[in-house]
Amino acid sequence: MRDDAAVGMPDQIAAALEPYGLVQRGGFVFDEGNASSLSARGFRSVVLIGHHGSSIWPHFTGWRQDHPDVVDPLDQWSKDVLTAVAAEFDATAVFPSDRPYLPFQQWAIRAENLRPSPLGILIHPLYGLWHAYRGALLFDRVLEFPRNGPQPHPCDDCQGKPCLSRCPVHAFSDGGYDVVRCRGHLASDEGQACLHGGCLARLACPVGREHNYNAPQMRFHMDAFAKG
Ligand code: B12
Ligand code: SF4
Ligand code: SF4
Repeated sequence: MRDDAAVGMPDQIAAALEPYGLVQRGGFVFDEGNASSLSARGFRSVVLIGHHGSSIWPHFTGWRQDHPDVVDPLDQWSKDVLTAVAAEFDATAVFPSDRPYLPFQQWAIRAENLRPSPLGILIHPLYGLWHAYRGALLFDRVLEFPRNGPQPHPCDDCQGKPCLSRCPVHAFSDGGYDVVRCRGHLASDEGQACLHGGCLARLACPVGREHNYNAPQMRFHMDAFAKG
C-alpha cells in the first residue's frame, strides 16, 4: 500500500492511472448517516475513474491482443487494471456493469458537477459527450478532495439543440430515450451509418468534437450497444 495520507491521495491515484490512459474523475465523501448499502459496509469515500475521448484505446487494444477470447473485453480490461490499482491504495474497485447497478451518473454529478444532456448521457464542458466511466475506488476512510466550483452547462445556451433532431428514427423525445427503436434501426440496412460511424444524435453535439472517439473505438461501442 502507498502513503496513507488522505490529502493528496486523489493525485497519487491519478498518477497510477496515467499509464493506462485512465483519468481520475473526482470524488467525494459519502454523507454521514447515509443509509446506502455502501455506507453500511463501511465505505466513506469514492473516487471515480474514466476516460476522455480515446485516451484508453492504445492501452486497451494492446491488452486485447493478449486476451482474444474474452467475452466483454472492455469490462474485463477495466477489472484487471482497476483491481490492481485498488490494491495499491487499499481500496475496493467497483464497476458500472456490477449488479445491482451502482449510481455512477449520480456519483459523477456530485464529483465533477456535471449535468445530463437531453440524450441522458452527462455532458462535460470540455469533452462534451465523449467521456465515460470505467470504475470507481471505494475507501473505508475520508479522503480530501479539491472543492468543485460551479461548471458551465453547455446545453443551457445551445442554439437549436441539434442532438434532439438528428436521430433518423426520433429515438429521443419528451418521453425519454426509446432504446428499442434505436436498436431496431441499428439492425436495419438504413442503420449502418450509426452502427459504423456512431450515434448521429451524439455526433451532432458541437461541444468537445475534437474528443470524438476514434473510428475503431466508435465501432466497438456501437457493436457492444447493438448486441445488448
Ligand atoms: C442500463 C444502462 C443503459 C441502458 C438504459 C439506460 C437508462 N435508461 O438508465 C441502455 C442500454 C439504454 C444504455 C445505453 C447507453 N449507455 Co448506458 N448505462 C447503463 C448502466 C449500466 C446502468 C444505468 C442505471 O440504471 N444505473 C443505476 C442508477 C441507480 O444510477 P443513476 O446514476 O442514478 O442513474 C442515472 C441513469 O439512469 C440516468 N439516465 C436516465 N435515463 C437515461 C438514458 C440514457 C441513454 C443514459 C445513458 C442514462 C440515463 O439518469 C439517472 C440519474 O442520473 C450505466 C452504468 C451505471 N452503473 O450507472 C451505463 C451508463 C449510464 N451508460 C453510458 C453510456 C455511454 C451509454 C451509451 C451511450 C452506450 C454507448 N454506445 O457508448 C448508450 C446510449 C445510447 C445512445 N444512443 O445515446 C454511460 C454514461 C456516461 C456519461 N457520459 O454519462 C454509463 C454511466 C456507463 C459508463 N461506463 O460510463 N445504458
Ligand atoms: S447539442 Fe446542445 S443540447 Fe445537445 S448535448 Fe450538445 S450542447 Fe447539449
Ligand atoms: S444510434 Fe442512431 S438510431 Fe440510435 S439514437 Fe443514435 S442516431 Fe438514433
